[in-house]
Amino acid sequence: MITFAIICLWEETNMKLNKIITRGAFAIAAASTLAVMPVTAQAKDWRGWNIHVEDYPVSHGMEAFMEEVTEKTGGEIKGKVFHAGVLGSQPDAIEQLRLGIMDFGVFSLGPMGQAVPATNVVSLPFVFKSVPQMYELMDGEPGAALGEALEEKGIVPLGYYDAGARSFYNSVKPINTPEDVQGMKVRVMNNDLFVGMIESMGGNATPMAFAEVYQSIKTGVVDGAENNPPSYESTSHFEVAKYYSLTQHLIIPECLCMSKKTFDGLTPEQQEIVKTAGKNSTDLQRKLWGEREAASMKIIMDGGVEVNEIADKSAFQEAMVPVYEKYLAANPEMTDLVNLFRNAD
Ligand code: BDP
Repeated sequence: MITFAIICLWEETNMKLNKIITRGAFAIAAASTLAVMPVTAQAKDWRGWNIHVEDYPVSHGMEAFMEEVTEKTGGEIKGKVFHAGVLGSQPDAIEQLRLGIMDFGVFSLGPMGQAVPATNVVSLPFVFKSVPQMYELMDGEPGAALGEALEEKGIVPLGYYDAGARSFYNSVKPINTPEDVQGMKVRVMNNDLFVGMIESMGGNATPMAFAEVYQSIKTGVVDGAENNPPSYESTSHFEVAKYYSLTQHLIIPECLCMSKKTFDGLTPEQQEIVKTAGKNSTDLQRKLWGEREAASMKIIMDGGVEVNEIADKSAFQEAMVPVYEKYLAANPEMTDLVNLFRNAD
């Protein structure tokens, strides 16, 4: 944490210094050349938030996005992607994005649900039937409805990245039935829905930042967590939680998002460039995701993890019924949206 704080402080100080130097240079340049030369607009300098390590499909997608925007705007827009969560936690970064302090980022719609409640629909367990169906729905009308909800909260979605399906892992035993979760201490992402999900199987849920999970499993603060293969592998969680049970209970897309404040400050031409770059980076990320999932599974298996498939997931689906009931009772206005996703073919 201290290292993170120092890095953040260093970045802030650097940015302030840069601004002072740039402003000073501009003032001198303007004073001496105003009569002879047109003053060129100052290049925009974006900050991009990313929770993942540099070598990760999300990270490559974000870098490609920034590169394309810089190239196609002829350098009018520049920026830097800050990987590994050095710019702070996901919930904080979402708030900063809304305020325009952060310009863009890739966010899981899981934690997004606390800021933009409509996106909770995709955090309901088993709401998508498969990853291909998730693509289809997110790229179609249901995804557009979520897009409007995001915009109302100051966030412009540029594309939905793939984050596969999340499954449970722990250091105690394989999970084959919902009863196996009874009494287990399971870390979840920051969203009340996930707490309800674990409790519906009789487990104890602990919402916790992504960065703290490794140590918490290692020291027994929690027994396990749940995630997709690339995150389970890239964080080394597989080294401390040797049972990976393929429940695939959550398929949560991730959003390449921009701050509406930043987006609204662009010219129409720049906005088009940004949208196209967003689409291209989404295509790239989805392609890279498939490759990384296979590579991660291999690393996990080679690392001695006991992986168990769950061919019939109906017991888990039934255990999740109370999650839907509780959610819809508390948020009746979400019924149509939930049905739009849940009843899709
Ligand atoms: C990963 C998501 C990331 C989440 C993380 C988590 O890509 O956005 O923060 O899971 O579990 O799969 O916190």
